[in-house]
Amino acid sequence: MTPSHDTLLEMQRRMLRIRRFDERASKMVKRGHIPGTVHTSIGQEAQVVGAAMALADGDYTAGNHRSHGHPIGKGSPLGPLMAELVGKATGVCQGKGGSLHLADFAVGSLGESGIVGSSIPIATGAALSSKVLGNGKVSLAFFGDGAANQGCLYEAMNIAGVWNLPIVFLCENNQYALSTPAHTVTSGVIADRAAGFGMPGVRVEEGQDVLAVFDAVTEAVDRARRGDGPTLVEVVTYRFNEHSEGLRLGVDYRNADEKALWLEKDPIVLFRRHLVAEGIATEEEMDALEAEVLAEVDEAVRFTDESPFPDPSVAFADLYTDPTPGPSVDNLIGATA
Ligand SMILES: Cc1ncc(C[n+]2csc(CCOP(=O)(O)OP(=O)(O)O)c2C)c(N)n1
Repeated sequence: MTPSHDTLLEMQRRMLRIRRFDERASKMVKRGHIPGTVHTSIGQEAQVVGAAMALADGDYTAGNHRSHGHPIGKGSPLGPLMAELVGKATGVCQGKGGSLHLADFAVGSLGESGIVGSSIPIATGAALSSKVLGNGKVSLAFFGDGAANQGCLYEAMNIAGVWNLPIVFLCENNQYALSTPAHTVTSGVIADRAAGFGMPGVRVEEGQDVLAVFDAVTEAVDRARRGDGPTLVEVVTYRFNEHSEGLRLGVDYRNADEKALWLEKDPIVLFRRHLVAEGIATEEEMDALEAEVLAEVDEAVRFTDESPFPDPSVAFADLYTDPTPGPSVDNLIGATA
């Protein structure tokens, strides 16, 4: 299905939001305005937005340490996300999550975590809940090429296959796990591993092309929603910045020619060119969009600056959810006796 004119422009808007948000976060962490560190998705925006926009509003995502972009791709406003990075009470997690533990339930973002691979069982559990509740929601787990070598992916793919769960396993193959090149630790092709679990495996070579990612993930999401089960989608992409902002490893594990080649394939530049060439937008409209997004980021920072830090008394609030209403344990015991 060809996306509508508005959807195409929205794709560019969301890619720009991720880029400008992460650029600002990078500056803020280096100036000490954000505690800890941040991991940017700069360079990977086509993969993030193509996947996120293939989902419906109520669908679930689970992310990793590089996950500011995932809720932005699903449509989160920038202010509460930026406030979360700084630890302000107006943040999406009331300032208690920070950059590594963002969650925005309003857009189905179940959260991210620094534990590599942990998005996978979380999204699989969410897919199981959708199946049990019959609510038609699809889950998508974002994880890197490094995480693809964690055993939990194969446990999750196995059970998702057996139970026919509505899930998409989305490997963001940016070709490096920190400083480890994927080809030195990854045997074969990640997408091919799907065959072992009886599910389709798709490799998107043109991962800098938002439409290529959108098409592949849309097909996987449709399949999941129809009740036909899981898909593994591997997207080939590249991160332009260091693993995390300000990280200095002392060795350059990435070849300068390789980097230059990938910088040529900047997904935002490529898509802008496409939109103009196809007559979907003019250069002036594209400039105006860029200015709008920059203003949104400025506004998010202003909102953050003017927000208070949380009161220490809320530290232990929201740790547990209310028990799910359902049959009591006594009734269950009675039923089997
Ligand atoms: C279980 C676990 N093992 C190791 C680490 C240390 N670590 C943090 S990020 C990272 C690399 C992850 O690479 P990848 O999954 O490819 O994601 P990317 O950073 O490329 O997006 C590692 C090994 C961790 N945080 N958690």
